[in-house]
This record gives sequence, structure tokens and C-alpha cells, in this order.
Amino acid sequence: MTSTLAVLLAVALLGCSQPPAPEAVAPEASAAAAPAPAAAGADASASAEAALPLVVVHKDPYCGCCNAWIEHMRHAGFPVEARNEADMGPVKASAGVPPGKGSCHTAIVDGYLIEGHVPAADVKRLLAERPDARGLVLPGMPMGSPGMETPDGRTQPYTVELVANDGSTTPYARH
Ligand SMILES: [Cu+2]
Repeated sequence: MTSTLAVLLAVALLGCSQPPAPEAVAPEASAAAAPAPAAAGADASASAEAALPLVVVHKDPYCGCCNAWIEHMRHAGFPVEARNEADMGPVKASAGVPPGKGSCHTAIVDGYLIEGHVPAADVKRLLAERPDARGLVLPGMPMGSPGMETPDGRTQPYTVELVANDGSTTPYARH
């Protein structure tokens, strides 16, 4: 009973534009599990660009736009592991999402917090600059941000914020 309420509440809060899709378990997972054929030279084709770190995404199982953002990150070259959570509240609290700065999914990459529909380019910049900070947040779910595309192409301006270690935020990238 309580969990039904929680789910309804979560769905209402998330309000994703995409309908919930059945969880398509990443085909990459099985590929990754397969043993690699004994190297044809250590520096073979595989890595033209340096390998990007794993993005662990915590999300509600019914969140469609979370999956769309995951696809955006994969297209940008990030390996992504999605974890469905029954209750995102404690996840956001322990990840250090400041009050009022939450979105739908909460990701961790290389020790940094990435909250919401942050563009992959901003994540790459963060990883290159490596500031002494918690990470990035994109509060809410702005139309037109990655994973929040609309069928008619409408967008709204949005600002990705850098979260300092004390929880304060400053603008990081305007889109
Ligand atoms: Cu979303």
C-alpha cells in the first residue's frame, strides 16, 4: 500500500515526457562479460580516445526520461550502469544533492555527483577540470535538455550548476 503510494508519488513528481518503458537491460552488459579475444596488440583499435569512467545512474524504475539521458551518455562514449531504486530520497541525500536542486536521476562518475539531465559535454569538462567540488546539478527537468527533448523541438534555457563541497552552487554552464 505504502509502496503503491510511493510509486504514484514518484511518477507524479518525475513527470517525464516519455512513457515508462520496460527496462531494457543493456545489451552491452553481456558483451562486456564475454571474454575478449586475446589481444591483437595492446594498442589495437579499441581506444582511439581514452576510456571514459563508468557512470552509475540511480533512478526510479518507472522513469522514462532517465533512460533517455542514459542513452545520451552512452552515445557520448560513457559506459553506464543503471540501478533502479525504490526510494530516491536517501540516494540523493547521501550523494549530496543540495535541497531544492534535485531532478529525477542521480549519477556518480569518478567520485562526482551528476544530478539530472546534465549534458555529457559538461560532464566531460568537469572530468577534465577536476574541480574540488561535489559535482554538477541541473535542477528540475528543463525542456530540451538531454533526455528531455520534445517532439516539437521546444527548448527552454537552463543552467547547469557546480556544487561546492559546502553544498553551495554557482553557475557552471548556460544552455
Ligand atoms: Cu528526467
